Amino acid sequence: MIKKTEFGYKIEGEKGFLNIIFYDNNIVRFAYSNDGEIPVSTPAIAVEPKDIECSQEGNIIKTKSLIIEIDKKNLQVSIFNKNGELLNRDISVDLEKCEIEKEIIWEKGFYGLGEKYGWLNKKGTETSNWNTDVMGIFPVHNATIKNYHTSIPFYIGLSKKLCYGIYFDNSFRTYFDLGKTKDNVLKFGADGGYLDYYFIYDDKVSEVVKAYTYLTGRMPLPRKDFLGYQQCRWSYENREELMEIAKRMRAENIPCDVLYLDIDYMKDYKVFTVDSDKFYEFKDMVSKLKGMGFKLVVIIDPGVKVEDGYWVYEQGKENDFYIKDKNGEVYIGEVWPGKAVFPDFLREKVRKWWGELHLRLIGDGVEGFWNDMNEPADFTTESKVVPEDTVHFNDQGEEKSHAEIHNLYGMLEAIATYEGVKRIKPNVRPFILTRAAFAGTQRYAALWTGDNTSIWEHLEASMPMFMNLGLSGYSFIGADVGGFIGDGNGELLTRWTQLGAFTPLFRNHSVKGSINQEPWCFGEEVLENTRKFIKIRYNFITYLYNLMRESSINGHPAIRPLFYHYQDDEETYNINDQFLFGENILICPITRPYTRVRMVYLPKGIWYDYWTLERFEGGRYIIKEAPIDSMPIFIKAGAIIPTDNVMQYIGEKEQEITINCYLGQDGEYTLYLDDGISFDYEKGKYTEIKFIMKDSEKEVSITSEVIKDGYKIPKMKLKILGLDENSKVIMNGEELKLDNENTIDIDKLNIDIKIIK
Ligand code: MIG
Repeated sequence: MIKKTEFGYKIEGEKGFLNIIFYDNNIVRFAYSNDGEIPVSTPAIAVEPKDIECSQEGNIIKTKSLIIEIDKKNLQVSIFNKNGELLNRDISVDLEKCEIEKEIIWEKGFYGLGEKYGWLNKKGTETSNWNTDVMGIFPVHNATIKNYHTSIPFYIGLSKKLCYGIYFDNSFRTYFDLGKTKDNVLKFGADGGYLDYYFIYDDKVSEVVKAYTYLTGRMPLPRKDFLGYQQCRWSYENREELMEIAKRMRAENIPCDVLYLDIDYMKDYKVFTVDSDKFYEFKDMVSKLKGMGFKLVVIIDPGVKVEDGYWVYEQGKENDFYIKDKNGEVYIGEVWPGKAVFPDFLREKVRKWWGELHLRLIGDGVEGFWNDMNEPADFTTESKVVPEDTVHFNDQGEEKSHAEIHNLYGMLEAIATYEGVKRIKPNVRPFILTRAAFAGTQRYAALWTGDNTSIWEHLEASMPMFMNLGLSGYSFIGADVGGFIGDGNGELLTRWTQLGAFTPLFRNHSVKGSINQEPWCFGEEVLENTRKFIKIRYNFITYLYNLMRESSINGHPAIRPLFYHYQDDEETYNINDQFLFGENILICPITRPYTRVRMVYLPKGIWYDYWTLERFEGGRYIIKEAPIDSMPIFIKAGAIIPTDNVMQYIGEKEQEITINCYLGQDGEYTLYLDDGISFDYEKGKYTEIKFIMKDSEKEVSITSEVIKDGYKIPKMKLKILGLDENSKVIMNGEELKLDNENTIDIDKLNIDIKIIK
């Protein structure tokens, strides 16, 4: 029997019920249960169901974009698009095992699943999700490891013409077999909870990502200065050492915005304390750093030291805020401070308390928080995480097993931190960096990919990881530049910095006991070459900031696999070692030692070598030289890209923006500008300038229009790239004499430029 419900239909089968619930014309939830009740969603889900146009006839349900055919007896479905093309078909549904099998029909690739090691295309592999302090078990990340720090049970099936995403909204340990055991069978399931998944359809992968981030939310616009270079180490041990780093950055002329303190700034690893011997006059230190343009981020671990009289521990104990063991006693594990207890972030009250604990550090001038060990890690167990049989209590006082909450723990801490910090400083955008995450955590925190190693393999592996994270809704991401574990070397750091310059989070970090890894640690040449790319990063800050704006509005990630924009080119489906940085910049890192040349795949169209402006016709592989001080970068004809004047830190100097117009194709770009730090943009205090380039046979026209004028416009220039020597350039009716750089002052913003070929 199929019954209409408020937002969909309810079907009773032989072994249980299926609720079909619409979240949009192309977003359909399939929620199975024994009793017909709709399961409670995880915090990943950011929106409510929608009342959309739908109809039912017999065993067929239709929306504007989908046709769902139901096998009522077995509660299996086949999903078609409105052209009748089969998108997805169930082979079996097992409510008891919480497992579903689906046919692999036309999918050439599977992508997503967040932070996983291995190649971009996950077809033919299997994996699982159980947030893990990977390093605690495996000394080196590698492709045999399934459980990483994050759980994002979302995958995308891709082909030229069809595409969809499936988000499995289950926080227990989940597993996915994407055609590994059987070529044409995809299976996923969970160790507990409900079979409750969302099917997202669109022909275009970019639209699937947009819809997935509609469902699970999008990242908030970050502070612009946190897109600058960040320097970290486990640990800058005392005030002198930290100040030395700060001074050296400036002395060496290395742009840098953010410095970090790892666990050793605390007194006996007690969270929310500062060791005032090592970091005496902390507030004064932070303000000195600020005077030099540095923002300070400190690490906060969730493990609270068990120590009588330690106020954090006592407050939590008094209020019964900690995770319990199966006997109802407070669970005591062990992390850096020794014996430790873990806040039960499942409860609002606990999250509020935790948020408020940041007050003092914020009062001291700390501007960002780095949430580590939030799987949550625990040294005492074999799994190196808090055991599954511990228990949580939700706001209604119901007991929840850690098995259900484990994968959510990092996210719940991120919520506590983001909201707490925002309450303390309501008009400053919080910066939270997290290691553990669940689907939807992008709404609260940036993410770094945990404890990589200073080996070339990990530099290479970071690219597919970033691309899949991007497809999984995560845009503000990065890996430890230079590699975390072990000793790096100059060449590795150089190449890593080149790639890192094009990741949203650009942070150099290394483990205790390893050799130092700041840009100056490997001699003059490495210093020069890393500085060069850190400066290039600052050239692209406004561009990146605009990408972040795009992520915050429609979920498109900054780092994109090539097929994001070239889906009809199957060659792009397995390109692991190149990525698009936004739509029009192609980054081709060198990830092997002594390597000075590489193959580059250029998708169809005309591409400019970023360095030489040489033009290449795409749709083929080319061989590209890559001396140690360089990395192949290509810009698509038709691209309009803002670049900035370099500064030591964001805000150091008056901003000057150059609008780079790469001729050869039509193009459009909307430049977004605001104060980069407050929430005033939500009240309209931002500016948008739209540039349009039309390239016809005889002439190119470039026009601009201020479409929103709510924030001051900096000094602006326009640069024409790919200009033929014989072309005439006419602006507002007058012929222009261009300088060597082909730049034009465009302070009067409603420009009208014509290039006569
Ligand atoms: O058990 O705080 O991934 O970035 O430097 C190791 C010390 C704990 C792991 C993090 C790493 C950090 C380190 N932490």
